[in-house]
Amino acid sequence: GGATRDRLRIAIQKSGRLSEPARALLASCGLSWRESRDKLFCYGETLPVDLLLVRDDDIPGLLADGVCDYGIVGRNVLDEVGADRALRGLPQVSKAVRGLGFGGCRLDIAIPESTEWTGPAQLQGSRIATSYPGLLQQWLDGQGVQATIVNLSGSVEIAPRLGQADFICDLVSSGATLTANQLKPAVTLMTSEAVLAGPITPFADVRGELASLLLRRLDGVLRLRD
Ligand code: PRT
Ligand code: ZN
Repeated sequence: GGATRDRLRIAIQKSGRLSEPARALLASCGLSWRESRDKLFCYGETLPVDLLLVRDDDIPGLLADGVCDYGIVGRNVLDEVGADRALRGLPQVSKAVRGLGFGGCRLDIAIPESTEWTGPAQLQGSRIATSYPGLLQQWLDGQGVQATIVNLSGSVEIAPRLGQADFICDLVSSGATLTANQLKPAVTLMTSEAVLAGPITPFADVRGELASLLLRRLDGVLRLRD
């Protein structure tokens, strides 16, 4: 990636928990857009800052490939890609530049309600279902625990009832989904929120000045929200 451009491109979630708050935050930084007919690309009018509307899971890859300069994504999604790269010995390509104060949740290991939690050693030899295999593997390694990770892209919380796994590792906010599936939180691997993800190395063209303008405005807005 890294082609020279004279406009900044920010990837945000097209539809989901982070899309409205992300657009609202960027709008309060003084940005406005003209939407394309397919609503996948929003052309910046007040500043040369465009939006790309995508699946949240695609944002780290768009940053890595240099297709987008920044992205608004859950720290959980960004760090999962980072954990996967680290486990495969690959260098990091993007980082969280700012925490944005919305989309808060935790990545928890949850266990059946009827099971008593005695600590990480209890996970030894078990099967744990998750959509976050990289973060889970890193955490298990740190605990010195060996377990089988069952990688599921969705419906993780029903895996124990289906006999697919003993435990799960999933995002939790209110905890209602765990309760509905007769599970309870046991241990938190990370807390998450939406972050502005950006490049590790600075821009070599006019995007550098646009980026510092955007970050200055963003810091002003975030300070007012505190
Ligand atoms: O379509 P696309 O792939 O873009 O969207 P998505 O369905 O993958 O993502 P989306 O919109 O569900 O979530 C986007 C981001 O919101 C996540 O990556 C998190 O950073 C953040 N977030 C905050 C959450 C939650 N809270 C949350 N509660 N993401 C998912 N959940 C799930 C949780 O796992 C549970 O299954 O919502 C369910 C309800 O949670 P409880 O605990 O309130 O019952
Ligand atoms: Zn997604």
